[in-house]
Amino acid sequence: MLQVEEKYAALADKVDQGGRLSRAEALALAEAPLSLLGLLATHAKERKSGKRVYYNRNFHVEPTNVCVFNCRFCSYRRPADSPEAWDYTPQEILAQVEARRDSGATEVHIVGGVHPRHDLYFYVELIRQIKQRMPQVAVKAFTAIELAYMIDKAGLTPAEGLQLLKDAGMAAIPGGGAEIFDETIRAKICPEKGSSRVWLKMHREAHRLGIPTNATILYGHIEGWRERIDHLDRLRTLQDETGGFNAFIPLKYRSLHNSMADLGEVSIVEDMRMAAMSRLYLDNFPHIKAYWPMFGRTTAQIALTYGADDMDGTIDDTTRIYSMAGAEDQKPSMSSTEMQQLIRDAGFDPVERDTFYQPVAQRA
Ligand code: V47
Repeated sequence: MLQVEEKYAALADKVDQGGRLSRAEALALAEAPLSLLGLLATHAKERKSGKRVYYNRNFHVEPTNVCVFNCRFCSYRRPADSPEAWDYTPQEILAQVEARRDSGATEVHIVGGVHPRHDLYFYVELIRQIKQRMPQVAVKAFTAIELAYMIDKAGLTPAEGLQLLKDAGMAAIPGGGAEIFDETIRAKICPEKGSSRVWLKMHREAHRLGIPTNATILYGHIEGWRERIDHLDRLRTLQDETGGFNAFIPLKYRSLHNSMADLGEVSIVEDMRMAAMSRLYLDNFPHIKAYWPMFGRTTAQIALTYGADDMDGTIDDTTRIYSMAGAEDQKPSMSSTEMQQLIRDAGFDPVERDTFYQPVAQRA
């Protein structure tokens, strides 16, 4: 058996029996040997999902990379007059959707820049049109920051705006825009962006209306473990209150072509530490996602032995957020068969899920 260093023995025992970590305990545990974190996180993962690792068949719609905000870590945004800016018309977006009508996808993930002109009603109509063409897909759409901007501009309360979107067919909300909740660090990396308070409020409202959501953290830049644990703690508290989160996605800062590029990137060892600490601290989150377009395939596979139980989806080369920031896969796309093989090779049982983590019956 693994020899556990004296100073981590009591903590390891507590977590392994399902005890809840305090902030101070988490700060101490974050420095433990990686092998110990891997074992503890694997045990915690197996208590939640056994040997299962989930994935879905999905694609993204990214309507625009024009954005009213200018986050320092973003490699994706372009000014409206740049030759590299895009701003698809509804017809162009619907053609992208129609091209995937028979793909077997069960989810479309819509995310993009916060465009100064597109308003709430533009997006309500877009969702309605997408659902008309692909009634079988669940629309997982818009970060809390995009939502706050469009709903605010329409003069509605968050509950009113979210209800309109839900009635049009928005079934879930992705986890983006959370970045880092610590106000001092947030002011340095994304000063114009909606606040942590706004992000948390939008997710709380969504949960009240029965809309499940995800959560993210952007780590590996100028934050430290104190801010990471603070971020996890704010999420754990909200989840205690609402129970509306499905998955947590630790997003590693990728450094190509953005104004924080001189920071470089943290190591894969640090990524595994972050995955494991996420699994251990967020004891009330059902799933931890290893988002392969951001990590790369092999690192995502390894993260499955550091607490992650979800690989996200097949993607079909429809997202540019990470390829533009320097990720390995410049055209992220995986077949179901490849995805299942990756999961099996890592020692787990692949399960195709829908947006709500219900298993999807395998077609022959
Ligand atoms: O909020 C932007 C991040 C997020 C960079 O909910 C960057 O299932 C690293 O939230 N390096 C958007 N990260 C993507 C997102 C997401 C992705 C996959 C699944 C889900 C889900 C949500 O991407 C942004 C920001 O935190 N991001 N630029 C960068 N250079």
